[in-house]
Amino acid sequence: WLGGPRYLTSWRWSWESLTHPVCLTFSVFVSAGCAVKDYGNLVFEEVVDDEPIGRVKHVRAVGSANQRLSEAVHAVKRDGHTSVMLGGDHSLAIGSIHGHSAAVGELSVIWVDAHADINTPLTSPTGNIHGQSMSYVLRELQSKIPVLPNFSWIRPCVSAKDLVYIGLRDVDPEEHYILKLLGVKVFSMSEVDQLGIARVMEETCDYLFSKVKKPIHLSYDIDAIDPSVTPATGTPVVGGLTYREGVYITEQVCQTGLLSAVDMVEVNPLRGQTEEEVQSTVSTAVDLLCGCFGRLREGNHPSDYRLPEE
Ligand code: 4U7
Ligand code: MN
Ligand code: MN
Ligand code: MN
Repeated sequence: WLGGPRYLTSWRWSWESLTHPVCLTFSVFVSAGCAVKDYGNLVFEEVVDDEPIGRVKHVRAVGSANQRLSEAVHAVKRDGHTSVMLGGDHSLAIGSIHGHSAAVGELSVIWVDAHADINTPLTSPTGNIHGQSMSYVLRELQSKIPVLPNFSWIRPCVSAKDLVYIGLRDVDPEEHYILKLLGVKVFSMSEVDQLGIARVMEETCDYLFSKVKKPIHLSYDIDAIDPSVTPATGTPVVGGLTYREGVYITEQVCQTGLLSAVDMVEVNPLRGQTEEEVQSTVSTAVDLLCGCFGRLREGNHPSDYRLPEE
């Protein structure tokens, strides 16, 4: 399930385009006073004879989908917008990060997820590319990535020191080794418990902005949030972020003024058991996106607002 990614970033949208429930985002953003531009869906054709390579599944399809996505995100950034990519599975972060970096250069990546998605094609226990995304874009892992069809366009563009994970609680041994080897900054659910989400966000910002302030790529996997809140996703893991912790992350990232691209991924209405499960997952994804674009729980008002006088 790659799903069709969608980009939002000014106006002009039609209700016919609301094919995915997350596209509620359009109406919510517009009513919040945001300028929204819908860049439309990317439709991916089936790739025939896409036989696994080693254990890795759907290599050609995922490779070419991400190449198109990279170009699409590059175009959104060239137009000067903040990119919003609605997935679709987390393999789409490959193209999203790649296109973002092609347009703006060096990035900080904040990866909010139950999983690290840093398996290489050779360590992956499942062969699922959405569990490998970071390995394709990290400079430090390039010598470990085998040649794969439709992946040759990828230029590694992120340094391990510019990556922070939040919410991890299901990390494969090989991934754990890689994280330690590269010295990646990780705030697992243990650190969230220990420090509280406020300290985690403070330390995330201190760590990322200690030298130069780079544009932020926020890659938000909805399975970072506890499955009691966001069950309609492919790989739910118990013990996740609360709704409040999830929203707090987005408010703080917005506050930095550096947010340049967001992925909201692994929202999969087909995985919901009931309409309530789907609703809760989708509305949480929308609330997280609103947090990214300035909605505050204390309330908001237009800067030119004046009290009515008689
Ligand atoms: B997601 C896994 F083995 N690590 O590699 C893998 F546990 O984008 C899970 O974060 C990956 O949802 C989950 O397949 C990918 C597995
Ligand atoms: Mn993920
Ligand atoms: Mn995940
Ligand atoms: Mn998942």
